[in-house]
Amino acid sequence: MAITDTLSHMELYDKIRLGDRIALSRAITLVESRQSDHVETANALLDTCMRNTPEQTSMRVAVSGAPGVGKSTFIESVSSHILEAGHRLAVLAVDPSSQLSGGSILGDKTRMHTLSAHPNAFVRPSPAGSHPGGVAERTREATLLCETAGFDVIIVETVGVGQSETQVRTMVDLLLLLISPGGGDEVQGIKRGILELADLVVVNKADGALASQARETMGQYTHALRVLFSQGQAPDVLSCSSLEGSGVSAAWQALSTLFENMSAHDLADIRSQQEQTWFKERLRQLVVERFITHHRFLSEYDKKLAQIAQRELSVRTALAEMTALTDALLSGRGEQI
Ligand SMILES: Nc1nc2c(ncn2[C@@H]2O[C@H](COP(=O)(O)OP(=O)(O)OP(=O)(O)O)[C@@H](O)[C@H]2O)c(=O)[nH]1
Ligand SMILES: [Mg+2]
Repeated sequence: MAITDTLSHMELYDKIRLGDRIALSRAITLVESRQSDHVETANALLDTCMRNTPEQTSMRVAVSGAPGVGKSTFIESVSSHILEAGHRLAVLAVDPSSQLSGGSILGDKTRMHTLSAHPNAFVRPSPAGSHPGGVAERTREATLLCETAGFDVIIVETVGVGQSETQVRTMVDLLLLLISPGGGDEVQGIKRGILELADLVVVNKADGALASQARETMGQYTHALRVLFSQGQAPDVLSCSSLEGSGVSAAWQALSTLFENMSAHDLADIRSQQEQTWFKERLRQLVVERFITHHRFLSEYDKKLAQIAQRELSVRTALAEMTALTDALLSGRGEQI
């Protein structure tokens, strides 16, 4: 697909501003593209959005949890409450595992189709073909584009099994962790670290035969969180059935209250910190990549590794010599030493 056809970034921006969903989809595809002319337009578009989209008008929430816990079903179910309240809802996915299936959020599952057909909703599967870090970065940019299009609730669905959690935490205001009834943390593949990032914990599938187990799990998590957050306020633990809809409205209420309690000042502060952290981390990666792929640096690097392995050189000396080479490369004398 010709992503921009003849559209300039300003024309695309104007269409997005008016809530044109096709333009929004195209813009997200544009920022995912690595083609150089696309990158240029994407940069200009994101800058324009950044300057003109008012801050703090949206609520950004991550819905996280182990594979199969019911994240998509929960989002579909909670979306009816969000839309009824008059919000415009965008759902984005950060799902490293879906790189294989090409985006499981829509893939074989039909649930989100109902939601994506709603005039006030927008559903976007995770971008295919890039590494997880890249997916997170693109999702961050997609959030800004959705906000420009007037979506005021952004939900990011993410599998709670690893690095994507810490990344996703830095692009949202609140993180809701879904848990299945029964089983310990290890069984659900949920790491302690992820629990620490949660603002609200909800035990899903509290229905039928699983209802009593769900109550037990709630108790266990309430206790575990109290221990974990002994110094501060532990997140609430609720339960719901995304399939039957019970408890889902209460979960949305709890999220809304948490959001309302964040003052505008706090929110602006948090978001600004998040942007700066993103910049610092990415810059560090980019600078390292630049050096690591430089032929002079690379050959010296390999040589040093071999020398360290042979015990010919201490790590200290190797580091000093690499630092000297780095300085030389930076000052344009790299080929002479
Ligand atoms: N009984 C019951 N089943 C549920 C509930 N919510 C989801 N499920 C079922 O759990 C399975 C997984 O649901 P999904 O919504 O696809 O879960 P997910 O967490 O999005 O899965 P991934 O995106 O693959 O990680 C489906 O078969 C759902 O029907 C619930 O509240 N109760
Ligand atoms: Mg899902």
